[in-house]
Amino acid sequence: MKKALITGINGQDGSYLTELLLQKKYEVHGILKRNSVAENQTSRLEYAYEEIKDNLYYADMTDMASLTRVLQEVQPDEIYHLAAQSHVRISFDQPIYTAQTVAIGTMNLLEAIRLICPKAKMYQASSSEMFGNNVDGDGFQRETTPMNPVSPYGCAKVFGYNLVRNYRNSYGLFLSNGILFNHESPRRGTNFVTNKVVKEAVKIKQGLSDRLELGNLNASRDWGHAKDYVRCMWLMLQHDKPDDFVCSTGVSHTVKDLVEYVFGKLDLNWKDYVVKNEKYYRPEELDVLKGDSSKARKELGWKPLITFEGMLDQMITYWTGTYWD
Ligand code: NAP
Ligand code: G4F
Repeated sequence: MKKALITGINGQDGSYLTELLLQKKYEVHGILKRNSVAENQTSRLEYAYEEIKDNLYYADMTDMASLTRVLQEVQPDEIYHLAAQSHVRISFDQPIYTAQTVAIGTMNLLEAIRLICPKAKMYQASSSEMFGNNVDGDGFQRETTPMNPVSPYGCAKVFGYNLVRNYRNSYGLFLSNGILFNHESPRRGTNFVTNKVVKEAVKIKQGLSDRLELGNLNASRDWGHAKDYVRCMWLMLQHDKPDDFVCSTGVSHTVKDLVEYVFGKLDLNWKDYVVKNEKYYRPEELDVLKGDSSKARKELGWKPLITFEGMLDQMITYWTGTYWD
């Protein structure tokens, strides 16, 4: 039985990955950041909780001693490093904490792996936010596109990405970067735009609200489903060598397209309810993300199975109260 350790196990991706690895008969362990409401620490893990409840450890990416203790105890075969302050807009409000968690946190983990379990394979949750506004001539971003981040979060992720490559080359460790484009689900935090739009539109439909405040409607993102993307993470660690892979659908929609689709599905005219609020703009905007994942498709045999529309339909069903997946 293989042992996996997941940092950020109770996040959106951590929860889907836990379920995938349990299906594949892994022994799954995970790191929890302490929360004063204990239920919040495991709220996304309800399907897996009974199987993993004895394998959860308090630790924090900013506290290397805690990471060292967990690695020593678990001695994992595979490590999925997902923990992060993952909200781009909030990284402008908390830049130092974001850098400590995302950049130095990754360094803490890499050092601990190098010293304690150098044979373990590690997946690094890198991000399309690292590209900033750089786009190749054909309109796509791919593994070779230069990185020019436009947020403290993006800058911190570039640090982690480069460190993973540096430790791989310097010490021969099995470390892979997944450069994942936006991925969503009913479990997405409700301050990210997809789940915010769906949740609020359903409230409007139910007569519980009469407006939705948003920022930049013209931004374009390549949105996939988290369930498809955690499968790609696992495939990266089953590959014969460590490497870096883009994971994306290759299709991009604007925030306005998203709003139109969700309100249309609920038989509402979005123009009657959506108002702009400057608060939700970023000091520097990232305009367009569209990823070319042909390397992952060719070398890992991966492809996304859930469409943008299918994902939003699932989220609408969840918020109307009939579905949890
Ligand atoms: P998420 O839902 O925000 O989950 C982040 C997880 O990290 C949570 O479990 C959180 O715990 C934990 N965490 C935060 N700060 C921590 C700290 N200092 N120490 C230990 N744990 C900490 O994010 P996600 O959507 O699952 O994304 C997973 C990873 O992929 C993140 O690294 C994100 O930056 C990256 N990524 C995400 C996307 C995407 O579109 N979803 C795309 C590219 C890359 P609490 O909930 O208790 O705070
Ligand atoms: O949903 P978002 O907050 O996601 P964003 O900033 O693209 O970041 C997500 O994807 C990254 C991968 O590219 C991850 F690395 C990162 O961890 C995170 O998961 O915003 C999407 C777009 C942005 O252009 C934003 O300006 O929606 C626009 N937007 C417009 N109104 C809004 C809002 N975003 C949020 N969160 N809230 C709004 O009211």
